[in-house]
Amino acid sequence: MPDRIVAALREKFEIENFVGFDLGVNRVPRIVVTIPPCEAHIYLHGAHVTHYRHRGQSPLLFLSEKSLFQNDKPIRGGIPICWPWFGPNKQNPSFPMHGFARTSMWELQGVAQIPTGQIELKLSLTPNEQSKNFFPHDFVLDYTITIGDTLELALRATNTGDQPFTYEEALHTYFAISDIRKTQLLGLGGSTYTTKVAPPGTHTQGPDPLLFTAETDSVYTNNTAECTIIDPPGDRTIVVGKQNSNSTIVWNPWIAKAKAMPDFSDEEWPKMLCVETANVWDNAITLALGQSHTMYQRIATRQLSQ
Ligand code: TA6
Repeated sequence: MPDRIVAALREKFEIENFVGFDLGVNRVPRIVVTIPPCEAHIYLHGAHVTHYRHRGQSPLLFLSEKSLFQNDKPIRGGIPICWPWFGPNKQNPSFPMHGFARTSMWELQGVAQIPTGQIELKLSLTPNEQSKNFFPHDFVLDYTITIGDTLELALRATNTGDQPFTYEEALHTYFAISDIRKTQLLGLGGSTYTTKVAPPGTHTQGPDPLLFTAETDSVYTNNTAECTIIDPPGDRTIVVGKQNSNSTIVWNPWIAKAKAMPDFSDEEWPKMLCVETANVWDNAITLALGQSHTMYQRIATRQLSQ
């Protein structure tokens, strides 16, 4: 079956030398984009960007060596799409963590090289019997991934039903860094955040830069700031821009939580930092009938010593 899916995708969407299709980890259908000087991998499972790299550099996205690639499991790393809720479902904790979008099979709607030379992929997700058990609304999710010198993501939700609905969303991006203990994060200085690390509470962050010395799981609401990750050992910065996003989440599991995750190696925690573009908690979005909302994340990098 996966072979037939890949063959059909090739037939319909392949762009020789730029966009190909193969069976990725665990024979899960994968889109392979090569647009010099960059490359990217995207799985139809969760419309999940798992890899993005500039030639001659190490990948910008972290992907756990123990990530699972199974239908009912999220991929650990890259850019999981959290939708239509963030964290545990508030009505029913037995529902999937972070919603069902990241464990759904998305449909590829379009592949194009646009006038800027970038490669643009369009994927979509609509309800199925299973999702309706979790979220009894009619919707269309459209996800546009634009790959070039930057990586740009646009997640659009449209209410196609006959009643308003409210949702949360997050592009839960795992950035690859050299060592969290030597990494700095700029952009959130002076902001209010709620920590989910015990004892939970709401605080005001000190002035930039944010340094990391322990488990960090912070939700910044009513915050539209662009963030910059500074990775001195990696000699690079990663700029995380956003639009139509009023929440940012910053997460590193540190030692104990890393050990508790079966799809994450004990030694991987220094190598990743999540800076998530989101609309969660008070920033959840309500769509009237026929209304749409699009959230954007833009990832750019440059050499630090330039
Ligand atoms: O975004 C941070 C967070 O909500 C953490 O609390 C942690 O649960 C993380 O997401 C990963 O969640 P996952 O369900 O992917 O293991």
